Amino acid sequence: MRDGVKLKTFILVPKSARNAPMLLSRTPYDAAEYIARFQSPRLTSVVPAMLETAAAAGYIIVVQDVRGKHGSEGDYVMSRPLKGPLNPTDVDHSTDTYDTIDWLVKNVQQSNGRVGTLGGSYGGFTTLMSLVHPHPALKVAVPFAPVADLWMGDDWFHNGAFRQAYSLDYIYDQEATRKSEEKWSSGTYDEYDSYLRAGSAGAMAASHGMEQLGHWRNLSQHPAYDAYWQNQALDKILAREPLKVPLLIVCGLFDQEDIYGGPAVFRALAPLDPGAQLVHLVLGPWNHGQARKEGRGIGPILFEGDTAGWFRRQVMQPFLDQYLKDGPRADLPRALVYETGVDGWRRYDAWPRSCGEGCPEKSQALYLLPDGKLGFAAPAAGSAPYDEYVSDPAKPVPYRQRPIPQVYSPDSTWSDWLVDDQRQAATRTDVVVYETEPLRGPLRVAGQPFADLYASTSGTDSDWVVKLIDVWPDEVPDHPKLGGYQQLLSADIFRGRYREDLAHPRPLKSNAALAYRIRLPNVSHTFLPGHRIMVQVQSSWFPLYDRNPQTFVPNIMFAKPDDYHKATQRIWHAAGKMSAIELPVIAQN
Ligand code: PG9
Repeated sequence: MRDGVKLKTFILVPKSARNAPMLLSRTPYDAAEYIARFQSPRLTSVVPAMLETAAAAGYIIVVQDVRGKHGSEGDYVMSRPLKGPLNPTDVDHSTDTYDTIDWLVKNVQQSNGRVGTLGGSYGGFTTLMSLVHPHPALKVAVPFAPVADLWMGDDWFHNGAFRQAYSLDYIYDQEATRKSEEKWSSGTYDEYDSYLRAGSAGAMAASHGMEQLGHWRNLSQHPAYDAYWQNQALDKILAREPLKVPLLIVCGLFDQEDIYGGPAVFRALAPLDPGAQLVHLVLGPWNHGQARKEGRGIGPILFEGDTAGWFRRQVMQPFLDQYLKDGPRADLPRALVYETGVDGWRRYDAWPRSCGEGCPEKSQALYLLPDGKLGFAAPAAGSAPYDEYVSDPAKPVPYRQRPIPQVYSPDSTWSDWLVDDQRQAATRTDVVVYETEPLRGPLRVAGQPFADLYASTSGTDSDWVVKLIDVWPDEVPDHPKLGGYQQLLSADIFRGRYREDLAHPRPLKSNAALAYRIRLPNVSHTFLPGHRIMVQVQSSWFPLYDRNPQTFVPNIMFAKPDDYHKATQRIWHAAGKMSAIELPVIAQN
């Protein structure tokens, strides 16, 4: 690299390679392991499944440890910001990618001088970083499940609520040692217990000595969406760059880690490419890792065959070949989106297809009504104005059925949780539930839902969790276990203190019905006849998200035991305060 640091780089050259394109992946997860999927003399068997089609097509595969991890020299900085105010050095992922590509095109004799970048999650982030001042030999990029904004809705926070029981252990494993040899353990099988006993995220971090880790120090000093996070948001950074490199953004509709980043980058860049020549989006029925592996289903919910293998063979490889090998033009629409419920792929010339404003179709308000009803007609005048529940931080709502093992432990089914059955929450007294009648015909949604909530709390701070759910019929003969299953479809959390300003938290006015507009993850789904639509609202999602003390404190991560208080919460459905889901219904195909 330009500062003399050497990065460990594996270059796998097929014996027959002449004028072959190169695909570069940069990872913090041990490049040596990355290219050891299977003990085999065959290139297609050793590379990760994500690279199999490229290896089969004769590509040169290049995999590199990022600076400071595993075999690479230099210092590791978690999701290292671009050089500038947040990074006082002369190097970052953009320069390291540039220097690597420069070296490759000058030194790998069998190459045709063209390079693509590709990778998932953290590797999706490094792939996006390759687009900042790109090397001229970079001809295409495929970020899978990329991280773009760690505060807004990717790994660390969602709308200001901290994802403690995932972030702390990840940061600890990743940052404590170069080779990630030091593993997190809490000594308790059920994380619900360990985090409740710890009290706050800060107390849990301190019990593991995490004040020694730079990223935890940064993160815990920046709980709000201040300049630290705003200046690292890759959707904003890339929208300021000239668009030069064709880009295929690959995302899962049920990505439990980075559901925000890919769609956000697409939202920021698609307007810069009005002819849909350079920027494409694929939204598949996948959790965080499935687009890179096999994608037949998530938990008990099955899809049509191996959707991920199909995508890589039929969509991704032709796209790579077009730009790296002068292959035929890939037949790729602006957005290729899988529709769950009816199981099939849809081609769209715009995404979201339906939303509040500016989409081909207009969303419809689905009202939260008295008596637990949900419907497209606004509540009648004179009906009960609100529903009420008590949120008790001593008994937070589990985000999934307990026991909840640590996310990286062998028993964990963490990657399935975004399609979990919500019946375990529905019967709690601190969760309010709204439900339609069984649908008479199919109802298709495709786009960006929002929750428009009017909510009040007797406290001075509060979290609001809104979950959109597909309720299966009472009996499902071919899949008996899905009888009455409350399948999570799209959900998110909002930390109330950021209602007026994400950068400057303020106490909430107690007992005032305040308006919240909460962006929910993309949906592409048909609710089938006989199914019902359900919405659940609650004020904790524990232990994934740290508890809101419900009393305003300067930094929730360091709240003290005495700061946590019960609060009476109201969800309003009165005139002028009508809570609803802005549902991206598709009027016609
Ligand atoms: N979701 C993981 C991650 C990416 C970037 C920062 C922190 C965590 C990953 O799967 O790589």
